[in-house]
Amino acid sequence: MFKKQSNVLFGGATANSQYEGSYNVGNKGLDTQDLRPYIPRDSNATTSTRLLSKKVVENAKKSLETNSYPFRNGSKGYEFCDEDLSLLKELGLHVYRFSINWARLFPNGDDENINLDGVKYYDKIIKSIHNAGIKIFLTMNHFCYPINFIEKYGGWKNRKSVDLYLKYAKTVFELWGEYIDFYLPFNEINAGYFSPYNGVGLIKEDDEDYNLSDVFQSLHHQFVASAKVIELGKKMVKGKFGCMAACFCYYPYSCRPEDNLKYVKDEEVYQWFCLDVLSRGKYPSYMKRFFNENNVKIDVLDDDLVCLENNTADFVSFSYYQSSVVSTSEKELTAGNLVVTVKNPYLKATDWGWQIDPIGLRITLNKVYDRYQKPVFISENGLGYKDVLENGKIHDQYRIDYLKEHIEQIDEAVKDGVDVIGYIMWGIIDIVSAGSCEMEKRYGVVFVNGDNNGNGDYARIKKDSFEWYKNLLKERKI
Ligand code: BGP
Repeated sequence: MFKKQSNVLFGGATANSQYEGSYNVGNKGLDTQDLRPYIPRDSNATTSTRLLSKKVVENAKKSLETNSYPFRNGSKGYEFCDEDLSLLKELGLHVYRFSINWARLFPNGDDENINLDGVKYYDKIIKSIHNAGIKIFLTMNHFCYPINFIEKYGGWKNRKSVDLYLKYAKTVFELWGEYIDFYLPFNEINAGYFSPYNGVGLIKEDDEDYNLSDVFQSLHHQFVASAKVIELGKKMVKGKFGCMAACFCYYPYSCRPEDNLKYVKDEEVYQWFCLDVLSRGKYPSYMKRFFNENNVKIDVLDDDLVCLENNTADFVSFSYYQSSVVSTSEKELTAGNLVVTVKNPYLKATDWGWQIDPIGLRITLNKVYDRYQKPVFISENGLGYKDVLENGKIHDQYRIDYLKEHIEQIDEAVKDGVDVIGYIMWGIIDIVSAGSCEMEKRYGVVFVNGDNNGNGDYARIKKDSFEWYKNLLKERKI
């Protein structure tokens, strides 16, 4: 399927809602990310900025205020498109991962006709990147749905979502199939469990928790949509199709059997489940017990199971930022991507509490490859940091060290026999953070001069890491 490559493609990523801004330009429809407010980081920020309730959604829809809703500005990628494309080419990326906003092509999600302003915008990006000899890794959906799709249909809880999504996917194949090398139907599909608003478009009742049957029914419809997108795509385009989960690299806190049992079980449900369905083509048996014990009831058609079995992913990808710890007893906690986890006494953490663990990337690569025996793509890795602009410079040696240490572990994993086909650095140009809506949580090798409240000229400034990554890309060119 893949020519055995001794090297790995290196690249960088953005995501439409975190990057583009111009939320009401070019006839784009209002989308779920446009409604997420910025709330200064505190213990409740995650809930109110990520698990949006009806009240928060209604208030946001009434507000034309841009700066209180960071994704309405993103990092102004739409406005700075030409400059950013030049920077990506100057870097010499082997592969550029980005996402298309469904609401720019079909503003309401169910429109009869496509929005030509949206086509024009993505056409420019895709052809410019392709013609520069940079491979394209397209995230077909990255936590972002037309709000009409949520309000009129109920988001992914409604089986109708599969047909609507397939129509969008078919249009993408027709318009750009000849330019795209890698397709990812859904970003971090397991995020639907941790962040149902972002992942599966479920608006939380104001004073109730999410209903788990709704969450897993929505995930099931996304599984079916992903398989149908692959089935259709194989007939229409030449690119490879992947699946993706956020990987957490769990460690048991001790050698106590109870800690290890919890480690095995947490890893199954929160990390392997979605990848098992999309890469192996069927529901794993361990989920039956989880569904029974959590009173989860979902409708699964026989045709769904046939489609899943016949249309599995060509490659498996994952995001990796930090490792996690599992304990059955009370321990000090810390934050991580999508999850809160037990603090690991052996690791340093970022300002956001994410535990920095390069060896965890090698462990994850080995486990993912052993489990699926398919080519493995690291579709996200990077360091979120509050970079400071000093006399027009950003000295981010800490980011160079983070990236260097993680890339060294990729080389070790390749020596371990893992078929690694790509590494994509997250947030190649500073973007708004998905978890906490912060512009000042920066990942890029390019600084964007904006702050959490939308102030600044959003000028692009190369960080020290820009030259470092540019040299690595040159050295490792395949
Ligand atoms: C993942 C998302 C990315 C990115 C990343 C970093 O869940 O796929 O969109 O945002 O998390 O998280 P954050 O932006 O919250 O720092």
